[in-house]
Amino acid sequence: MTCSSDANPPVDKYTWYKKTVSSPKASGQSYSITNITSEDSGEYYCEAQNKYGRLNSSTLSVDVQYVDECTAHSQICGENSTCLNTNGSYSCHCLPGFKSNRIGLCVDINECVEEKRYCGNEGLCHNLIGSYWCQCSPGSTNYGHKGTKCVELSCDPQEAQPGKVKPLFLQYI
Ligand SMILES: [Ca+2]
Repeated sequence: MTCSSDANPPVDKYTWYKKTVSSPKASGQSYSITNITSEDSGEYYCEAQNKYGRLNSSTLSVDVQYVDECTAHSQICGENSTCLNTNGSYSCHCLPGFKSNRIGLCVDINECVEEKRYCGNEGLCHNLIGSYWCQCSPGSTNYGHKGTKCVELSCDPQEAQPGKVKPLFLQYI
């Protein structure tokens, strides 16, 4: 919003007010509302002042109908969560690997104590913030995908030992 006046001598000071709010909202010829919310709806006017006096402008009505709270308040959802803007409101969703606790904060899921055995019966689970990894016991593997279950290696460890070549294999040498 911009205030202008043809006062003579020129205006020394511009002050912005919102009706129903006694203290000034801003000073300066232009007033921009940053981080706008529906609370900013209302009637605004400016006061122009020079050395002889002051005069109020007519009021300007501002009606905030659509606000993207996620953009206007980047921290609105707190850590480890994403914000989803909705019509007239917003919602917060925990990032993968996090879940909402009793007071609505997104906290790490300790996959290693969950009932679902994330690492299978053959893996040792290590919890990380937002994640976890599986350490496979000898004879098992998750084929390099550290976040997946360890499964038993399908080949027979006895036959896989060096120096013991399967007869079937010899046929091709
Ligand atoms: Ca975790």
